[in-house]
Order: sequence, then structure tokens, then C-alpha cells
Amino acid sequence: MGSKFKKSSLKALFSIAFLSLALPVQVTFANEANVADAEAIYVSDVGFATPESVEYYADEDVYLVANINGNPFDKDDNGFISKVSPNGDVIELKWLDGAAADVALNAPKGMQIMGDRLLIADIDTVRVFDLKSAKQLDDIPVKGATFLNGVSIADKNSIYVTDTGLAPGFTGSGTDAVYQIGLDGKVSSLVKSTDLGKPNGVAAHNGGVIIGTFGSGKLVLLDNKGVKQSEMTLEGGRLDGLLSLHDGTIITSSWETSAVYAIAADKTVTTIVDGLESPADLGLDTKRHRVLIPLFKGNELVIQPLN
Ligand SMILES: [Ca+2]
Ligand SMILES: [Ca+2]
Repeated sequence: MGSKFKKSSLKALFSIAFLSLALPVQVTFANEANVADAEAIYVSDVGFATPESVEYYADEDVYLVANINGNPFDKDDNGFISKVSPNGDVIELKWLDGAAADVALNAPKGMQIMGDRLLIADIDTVRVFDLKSAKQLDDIPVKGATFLNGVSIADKNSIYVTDTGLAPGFTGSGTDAVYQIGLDGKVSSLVKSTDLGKPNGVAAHNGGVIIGTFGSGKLVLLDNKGVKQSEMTLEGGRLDGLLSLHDGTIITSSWETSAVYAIAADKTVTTIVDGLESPADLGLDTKRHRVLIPLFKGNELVIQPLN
């Protein structure tokens, strides 16, 4: 998966300049697997408020950032979605704004784009917006859910949504589940069990579904009936974001080790970046091959190039 993004770090540029004085030959640098030599971009002090997820909107070539704004359990109707350019400039901080009279948005978490629609997990409801008009089209209630969190595509008409099963104070509510939800509003439970270990990130993977758990700290592969096939434990637990790339690579974020990991199809684990407190639900800029990392507690977005 070669990156088209060629911007080099200042350090690398300096090294090239320095070496080229002595060695007028082509210099190539060995990189760690999956980690690009381009600089990450840090977007901070721009007004983000408990950002939980990022979604790449390819049609407009922008990043959408979901801001919980306040307590993740509170139905305070003040959540908002920011629109950010790939350079890290905030285009519109409150592009979708719960405070607006015609928008209901409490504590937005995972997001998924399907065609012209944006679907957003919001406590016990999936919010549906039209991306072109920014109008709220629909609310899909998920009965019994307490903490809808990760969202990803299941098929062309439906999404997977996790319920992390958390109650205020981050105690267990016992509602751990993975739902499949149709654009037609039909909600079905793929699996519902506290054995799931507080599922957070979710992605379709190898004909089944992979979840990253915030409680038990595992990557768990389920089949398309919700039956566990295998599981894997990483160096860090309290997993949040989850991406499944075309080549079979999984990318996940760990609150425990403040890191983002890539797990190759052969299960080789690489640390993409660390030292990031509370890295939450990840986005993927497929055009530039970057992982988009919101820092839940830091009110910051990290744009991290990959190779
Ligand atoms: Ca809120
Ligand atoms: Ca999450």
C-alpha cells in the first residue's frame, strides 16, 4: 500500500541536505513498517470538545469530526460535527450543531458515510443526515441501548453499530451488543452478551465482523452470525477505533498504552504512533493514506500519515 503523500519531515530534509553534500547519490531511508516519514499534523486549540471520531468524506475531500461536547452520557443536545480540511484547517467548527433548532445531536460518537448520508451513533439512537444539504433526515432508535459507539458498513444497505454497555460513571450497564441496522430503520441484534467485553470499534472483516473491546481489551473476530471465531490480545487494551484495510490490515487505538497499532494479515503488530492520550475512533483518509486520530481528552485531532 504505497502512499502518494511525499511530504518529508524537516529532520529527513535536513538529513538529505546534509548527506547530499558528501554523497551526491540517491538517498533512501528505511522506514518502520506502516509508518511514513511525513510529518503528522496536530490540530488543537480550535474548539473541539471531546472529539470521539473522525470520518473521511471523500466527495468533498474533508474530515468530519464528531464532538460529544460534555458528558458522553448526557442528552444535552449540544453535540456537533466539525468539517476540517486535509491541511488541518477548520472549515466549519459546528457544521452540524445540536444547538440548532432543527438538529438533534447529544453525544455523537462513531460515524459512517453511506452514499449521501451520514450516520452517527448517539447514545441510544442512530442519527441520519444528508451530507449535501446538512439536513437531519431520520432518527433510528435502538431500544435498550446505553452507549452506541462504533459504526461501520455491513453491506450496501446497513451498518454495524456497537453498544459498549456503559452506564454513567463508566460502570457496566450490561447492554453490550453488536447491532446491524438498515437504512430503512430495521434494527437487529447480531450478538448481545456481556461476554463481548464492552465492544467499541467495529469493522466488517474476512466475511465476518471484527470488534475491538474497551473492557476486555481484545480484538475479537465474529462470524456473520455473531459467533466468536478467534481473538487476539495486544500490548495495550481499552481499545477504541477500528479500521479494516483492503489488504487485511487492522488498525486500532489503545487508551491503555496511548498508541495506535497496525496488525497485518499475518498478525505482525506495528506501533504506528504512541504518546497520544485517549486516542478514540479512527478515520482513514484513503486519498492520502493517513489515519485520523481524535484525542478524546485532549480536544485534538492528529493526522498521521501511513506508508
Ligand atoms: Ca453533548
Ligand atoms: Ca469509540
